[in-house]
This record gives sequence, C-alpha cells and structure tokens, in this order.
Amino acid sequence: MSDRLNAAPNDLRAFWMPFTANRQFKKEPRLFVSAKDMYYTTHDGRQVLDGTAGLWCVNAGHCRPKITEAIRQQAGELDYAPAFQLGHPKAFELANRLVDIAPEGMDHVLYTNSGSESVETALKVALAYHRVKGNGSRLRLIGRERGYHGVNFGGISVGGIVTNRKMFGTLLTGVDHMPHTHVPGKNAFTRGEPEHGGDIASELERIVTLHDASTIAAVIVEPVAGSTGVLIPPKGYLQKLREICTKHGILLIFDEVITGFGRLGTPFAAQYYDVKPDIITTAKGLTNGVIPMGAVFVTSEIHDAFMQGPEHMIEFFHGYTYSGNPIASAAALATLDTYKEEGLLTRAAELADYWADALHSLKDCPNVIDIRNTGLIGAIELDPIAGEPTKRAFTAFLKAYEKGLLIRTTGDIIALSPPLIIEKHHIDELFGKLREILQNNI
Ligand code: PXG
Repeated sequence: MSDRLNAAPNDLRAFWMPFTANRQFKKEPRLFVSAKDMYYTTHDGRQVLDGTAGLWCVNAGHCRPKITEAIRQQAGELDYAPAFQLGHPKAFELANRLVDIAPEGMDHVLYTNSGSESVETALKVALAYHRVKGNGSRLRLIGRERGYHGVNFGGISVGGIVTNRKMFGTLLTGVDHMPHTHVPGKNAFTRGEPEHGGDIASELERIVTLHDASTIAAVIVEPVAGSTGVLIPPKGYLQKLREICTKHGILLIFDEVITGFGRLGTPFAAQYYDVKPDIITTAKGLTNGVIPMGAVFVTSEIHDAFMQGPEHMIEFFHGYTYSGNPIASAAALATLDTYKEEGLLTRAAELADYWADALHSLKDCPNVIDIRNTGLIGAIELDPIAGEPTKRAFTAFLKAYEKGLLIRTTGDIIALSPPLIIEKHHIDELFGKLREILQNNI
C-alpha cells in the first residue's frame, strides 16, 4: 500500500507491458514523447526515424493534421453512440468508402477494435455462414505454420507461432495447419516473390483429403506473413490456394492487418496478387494506428446468406460495444482522405524498387543470411548466435534505437515497414544507419 502511495509518476513497475522484455525495458526504458511525420522524439530529446510505421500501422506518418483535427472535432460533437440497434452517420459513410477501395465484390464491412478481433470476427462469420447455408458440418478451420492472426483464442489456434500458443492449453479444436512457405535454401536473397515454393499450396489438397471438404469451413492466411519475419508468397502460391478453396467450397480469408491500406502499393494485397478472397481482415492502417479500429470485409454472397428469417430478428449474434465508434470512424475517414490526397495507397509501388535496391545492398554485411522484400516491406535475417537465439537481432534493435532508428525484430529477423510518406533521403538514412550497425559484427 505505502509502496503504491509513494510511487513516483515515472514509476514503471505497474504496467506489465505487452510482448516486451519487461525487466530489460524497465532497467533501460525507451519512451517516445512526441512524433511528427517520419520521426519520433524520445524522452531524452533525440529524433528517431520510424522504420516500422509504429507497429506496421502509421501508414500516413505521425500526427497528421487532418486526422488529429477530425478526432478533436468528433470528440466534441458525438462522443459515443450505441453500436447495437442504433447508429451514427459516419460509420455508414466509412463502410461505403472502404468498400470503394476494396477488391471488387467485397461489399460489406463489420467493425472491430483490433486485428485480433477482426480475425475472431472473420472466423465466426465463416462458421456461421456455412451453418446458415445448411452446411453445418463445415466446422474445421485451417491456418498455416508461422502464421500470425493476433492473440485471441481463435487467432492463436489458427496461428502457427509456437511461443504464442504453447502456454495456452489446447486452444480451438478442429484446427489444422498448412506448412509455411519459407524455403531459404532455394530462395535466399530473392527480390519480391520467390520462385520456389508455390507448390506448397497443394498441401492444402492433402489436408482436405484427410478431413474431407465437407468438414472444412475456411482457410486463413496472411498474403505476406508479417510478424513471423516477412515471408513473401512464392509465385503461384496464393492463386493455387484460391483454386483449391473454390473447388471444395471452402472460404478463403486473407488476414490483411499488415498488408491492408497500401503497404504493397495497392490498397490491399488481394489486388496486388490479383487473388480474391471471400473475407478480408484489417485494422492498423485503417485509422493510421491513431485510434483502435478494425474492419472485416465480406462478399455479398456471405452477407446476403444471413439476411433471411423474420426482419425483427438479429441476423448475426456478434459485435462489440465499440464497433464503428464515432471517434474511430472519424479518424478512419480522415485517414482515408489523407491517403487519397497524397496518393499513399499506391505510393509503395513507386518506391518499391528504390527500397529493394537499398535493402538488398546490405547483403554483404556480416551475419546476414537472407533478405526479403515486397512493396514497402523488408526483412533482413541474421545468423543466430549459437545458443543465444534472438540476441543478435535484439542487439541490433537496441543499437538502432541509440543511433536514432526504429526497427522491429522477431527472432533473429529485422523487419522494416516505414510510413508510406517516406522519401528517398529517409530510405538512405535508414539503410545507412543499419549498415553501420550490422558492419560492427554485432
Ligand atoms: N493479424 C495480423 C496479420 C497481424 O499482423 C494481428 C492480426 C493482430 O492485430 P492486433 O491489432 O490485435 O495487434 C496482427 C498484428 C510485428 C507486430 O512487429 C505485428 C502485429 C502486431 C504487433 C507487432 O510483427 N500484427
């Protein structure tokens, strides 16, 4: 008790931080106190170039005036409206604007508050869809090794990152996993989509044969696997998944929480790879990361299947207190305006070659065993220190922070995903600093 009363405002103990080495952090805290465009300012007054758009979300850069103003204004006009059986105009306007930039046929939107909730929502829509169509035996969900679909129970069940699963019991039943697509022996240092591994998609056919199609509801994949260390889909892979799903009446869910909103140079990865899923999950870039919000896109075929029975009845028993929250909706609308005015949803396409050249120029640095890229995403895989996995990349992260550069690491992989407003001179600064760090034989 007295301990708490005496706690100074800057006492760091109470906050159990997410996905963080808490003890290391609290000995050596790294705090941001402000941000503008491409840079953060640290508590000790240093500028840090944002090489990761926060956590893959600040696609339009930091503290953009239009978004800030929209939030300010909305907070004073309509702070909250009940999300169930009532509404407010901006949630509807936003859904229409989202459908306009989505792949053709993705005509309906359900709102959530995060990527994890978008995934749970998508999985539940898929199961319920088959049930309302009279296919109630389609209960299985298929994910992929190394997949990341957030941290809720559905998401970690279909996800394939061992550390995120192993502490949490037996998870959802009826889940199977396809193999991941990482073939470093053949594909190392590929620019863009790797040549080898497209045929790994046929493993889905094997899984369908094992369980029978009549038991499978949906397949969920990230078009580009982000959190696991940036795995780019091999040529033909996503097309093949689509073919197999279509053949067997299985819904294909693209988890575009990272790839959505311009990361690859098109609004969504589905457009970039020209493969149309049945459901798309998003969050992050939807509001530029500023206010928590996610959106799940579904086809009319799915939506319309639910629109039956007495009209006074709720069609889908799912939703959140904050689904389509007015302030989040206002932030998302202003974010879409900013993307449009500045051409940000296609800007990654213009910069992709310059980005790839700069990224791949680090190939000669010590301990670099692979480099991967697509759009404005890059990954540098480092050789793990024997007996101390993750340490080399974490050291790079700490050194980068000291040098005024924000990178992300997962395992021994450095992941990069800057705001889409990045200029060539920022790209030079980013890779110049990274070269200095990697050359020092960390
Ligand atoms: N799906 C995908 C594909 C994601 O990348 C989520 C779902 C979950 O979103 P929420 O909003 O619930 O966190 C994500 C999140 C990283 C990193 O550095 C990636 C995520 C989150 C934090 C860090 O790789 N992705």
